[in-house]
Amino acid sequence: MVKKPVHGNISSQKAMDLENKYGAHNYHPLPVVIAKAKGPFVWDPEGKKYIDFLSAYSALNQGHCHAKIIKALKKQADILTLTSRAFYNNKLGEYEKFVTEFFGYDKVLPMNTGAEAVETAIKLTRKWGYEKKGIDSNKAKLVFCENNFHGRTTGVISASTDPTAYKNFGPFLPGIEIIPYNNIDALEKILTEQGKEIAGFVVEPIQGEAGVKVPEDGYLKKSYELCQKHNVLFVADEVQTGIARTGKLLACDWEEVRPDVLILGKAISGGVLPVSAVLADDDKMEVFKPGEHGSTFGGFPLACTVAKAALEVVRDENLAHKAADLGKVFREELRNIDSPLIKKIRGKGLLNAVVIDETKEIEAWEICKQLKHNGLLAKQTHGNIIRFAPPLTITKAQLEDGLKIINRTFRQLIK
Ligand code: IF1
Repeated sequence: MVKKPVHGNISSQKAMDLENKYGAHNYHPLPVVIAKAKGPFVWDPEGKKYIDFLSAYSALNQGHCHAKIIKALKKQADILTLTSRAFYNNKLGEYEKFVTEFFGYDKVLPMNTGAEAVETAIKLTRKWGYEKKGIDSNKAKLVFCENNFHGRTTGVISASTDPTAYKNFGPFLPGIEIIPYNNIDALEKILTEQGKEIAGFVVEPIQGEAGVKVPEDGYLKKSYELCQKHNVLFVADEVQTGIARTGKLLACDWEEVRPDVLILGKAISGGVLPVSAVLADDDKMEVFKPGEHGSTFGGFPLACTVAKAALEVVRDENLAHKAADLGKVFREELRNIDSPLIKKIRGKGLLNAVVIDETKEIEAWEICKQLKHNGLLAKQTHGNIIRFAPPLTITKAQLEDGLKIINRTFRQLIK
């Protein structure tokens, strides 16, 4: 007799079988099925509870199904969801005022996914390069960093240095220069040599996918100053590091850098529906004229309502301070685990990662499976790095419970 699932109507095995049979195999998920979620917790169909230490790669900073955000979603869903931009509506302007004041910019261009926002920033920066900086037509260059991750669209992967991200997807966008991350000399060199044709420098304040690579103090500030010196736009991709994740509203805030172009996504909508945004002042954003860019769902009324509620949660629950305080506790207690498996711990706020000592011949994947068995969900990146990023709404007690599971897991794997 097959046991009826506790949550939903299909078992974990059935859910995985269906995905494998009918879905493209463009992911290799950890073998866990989530059927229900609330705050930092998720449950599988059989009712097993886990604490979520991935937060959908920092899209769930406000925790799963935050009451205020879901309430806003449900209310608006019954009134007006989508108008397209062919007409005005009564939600977009109000949201645009809120979000530009929230982050301190003149204008916002609303999009849906992070990659679309990065593509938007690429188009904005190039157009600014031609029309404001005077770069010769079709000669504009953009500088990106090695090991970047800015999304999966063809334009964005043109800047990728990871073969898994770009192999057999070419030909690629021209006019892209790559320099080492966290290397001011490399940025100064390319700006000195090619600055006249460079429209922008696109950078993650912390490289998430690369394994939570935190640059040295001053890197962002010096990069910004070099860009100003060479009349190059400093474009910050805060899709993953933004929205309070690193202990400040924006990771750039740690160095008091105000990006010329700010890219946001993920937690701007609290993990409820895809919302992204590009913010800039008038002298940049005005290069976009009617009909030159947009998207059917960009800034749709339902998204505006959800994003406004999600950002109010960040503000009202002081999530940046929480991330800063709990991040310190987390890294400190990770260090106390003192496992031979742990080679390095790094991060900022509640965006952290553990580098596993590969000589110990225990895969990060295996560690994540054991963590799952013990009731904590995390995912490895680039083989031997495990990212730990719980929702910022996690309590200290819940964080301690997560640390107990991490500690127990590492001890189980190597005595
Ligand atoms: C997946 C990675 C993280 C991002 C930055 C833009 C985007 C992302 C800095 C694009 C998206 C997501 C994509 C997601 C997993 C996750 C991820 F592992 F893929 F690289 F976080 F590190 N800029 N990152 O981190 O935003 O279009 O996805 O909304 O499964 O691909 P998106």
